[in-house]
Amino acid sequence: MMMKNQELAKIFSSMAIFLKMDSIAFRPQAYEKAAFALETLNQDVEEIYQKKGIHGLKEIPGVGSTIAERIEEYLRTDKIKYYQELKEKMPVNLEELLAVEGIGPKTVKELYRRLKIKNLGELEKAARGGKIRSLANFGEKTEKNILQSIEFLKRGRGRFLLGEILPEIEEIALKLKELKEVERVSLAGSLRRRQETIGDADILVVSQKPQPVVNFFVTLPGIVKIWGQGQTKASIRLRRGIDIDLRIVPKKSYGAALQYFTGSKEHNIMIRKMAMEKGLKLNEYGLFKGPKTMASESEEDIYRAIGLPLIEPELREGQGEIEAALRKLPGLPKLIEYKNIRGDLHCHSSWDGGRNTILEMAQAAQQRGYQYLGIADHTKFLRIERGLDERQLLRQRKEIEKLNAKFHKFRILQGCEANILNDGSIDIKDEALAELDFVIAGVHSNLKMTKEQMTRRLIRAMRNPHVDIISHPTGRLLQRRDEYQIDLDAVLKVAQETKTVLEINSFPERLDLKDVNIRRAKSLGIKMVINTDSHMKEQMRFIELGVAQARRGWAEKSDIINCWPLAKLLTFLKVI
Ligand code: DGT
Ligand code: CA
Ligand code: CA
Repeated sequence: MMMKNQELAKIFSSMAIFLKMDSIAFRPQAYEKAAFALETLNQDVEEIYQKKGIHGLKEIPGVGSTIAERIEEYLRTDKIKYYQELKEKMPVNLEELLAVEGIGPKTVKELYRRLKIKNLGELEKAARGGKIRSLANFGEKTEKNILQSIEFLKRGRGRFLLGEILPEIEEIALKLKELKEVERVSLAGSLRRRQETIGDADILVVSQKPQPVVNFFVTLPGIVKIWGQGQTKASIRLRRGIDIDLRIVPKKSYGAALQYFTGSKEHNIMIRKMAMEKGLKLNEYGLFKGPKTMASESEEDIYRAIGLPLIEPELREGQGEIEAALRKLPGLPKLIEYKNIRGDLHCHSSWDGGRNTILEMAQAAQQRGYQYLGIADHTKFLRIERGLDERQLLRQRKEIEKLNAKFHKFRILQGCEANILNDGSIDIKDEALAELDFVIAGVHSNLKMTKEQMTRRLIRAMRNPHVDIISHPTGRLLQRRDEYQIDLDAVLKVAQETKTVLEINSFPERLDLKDVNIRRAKSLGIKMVINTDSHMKEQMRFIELGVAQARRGWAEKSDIINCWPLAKLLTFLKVI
């Protein structure tokens, strides 16, 4: 299981941080590099050392002779003296403290030296006691931010962003699927419901021979702990800290098990109650009437036998989906599907410092089967993001026109992601906005206004006739930052009136609008757009996270403007 690789990687990255505290040049990078090398190494470092000694260690890319000696020391004595010394000098819980937004290695050192703060608990106590503000360079505002961030950490402890872990778990599901003993694999739990954060991953497998599947599962690479393993289930922890529960069931109870383990708990309680009222009993093995099995093999059969249509996993939150399923009108929504997306209207290019050129982004969009791509680079107020001014936008337009002339059945639309300034005005002149195919406006500065000010700011921006879309409308960052203070009802009302489109930003930590707000917007007939906000072409895959959030918000294809064909979109945006 290559335990030593992981242990060493962790030690080296801590050492890098200790060294950074002392502003030692170069050395931290060497340890960081070694940590990364060990974390991704696909051979057991212990085995390398046994076979080839210290020379073998030096052959690992990213490992120099000093590091090789430290590895050797660890493998032989189970400790590294230099690391012990560094820890003794600064006996703090790095992982905990560095997770607080705004706290880096230097701050950790300062807090320890001045206030003897060693862990999150002590940090919180000091901040609550007003001790932080009295330190030089800190102040009352920092103290308040630290407390806010601690609150966030406490709330989100142990949960992971969907976008962070979905690819990794899907890969594991795929590996399981390739086993000859495995007939079917499905994600279950919050992962299948595509909740924005995940406590643990649940995987369900259909097999007649569960033992080899369990054996394979508990020896997957990257496992740091096995919580338990039985004949038909196992539970493990992966390197990044996420746990996976695996359950193996026979084909005949697949539907019942999937329904049960998909949850949510609230949804299941209601479903079970409905079953009971019909004189039926529902559990993870099936739906029963006395000794007789009424349904068990497919979810659809189970829902049908209870008198319901199949309810999509993203809706199973006990938020009115069962009531809707029982109604004739309006009934359950016909949810937007992953394949309905025809383009992405919020991508950044190398013009504002993004990784890829407009052409590269366009090619990536075409590879995804899109009909159009909206380039929406930052504008001038955001100097760090190399925001474009009016003249640059004009020059960019020429480049886009040139590219468009070469495409067949594909079009780049030129937009921008302009900044909504404090008073709600836009940082680009109206004449220049009028030249663009569409305009996104977003708040990127001064996020901590009062509710009244922030509401007024957004409303004024929406009243600008050139503004088509508001990006990440509530400004939240999952597990890091709350929404801005805004009167969302007032904002939604003006969006409805001005026909302003609200973005569903697909970035893993944004997912903004979030599900409940999507539902509110939809109920007012407000149109939305699912964008990725990609700063490099690889991020375009985040679109599935945005679609997931839209589905959780009960959105249909018709609610989402980038599900529309190009001609309809252009008419809507008033592009001739
Ligand atoms: P998570 O892991 O916190 O992100 O959320 P879930 O929903 O994945 O919860 P988890 O992993 O504890 O359990 C997976 C599913 O199994 C859950 O959604 C419903 C089902 N389940 C687990 N425990 C119970 C229970 O005590 N009662 C009922 N009805 N269902 C349960
Ligand atoms: Ca779970
Ligand atoms: Ca679980």
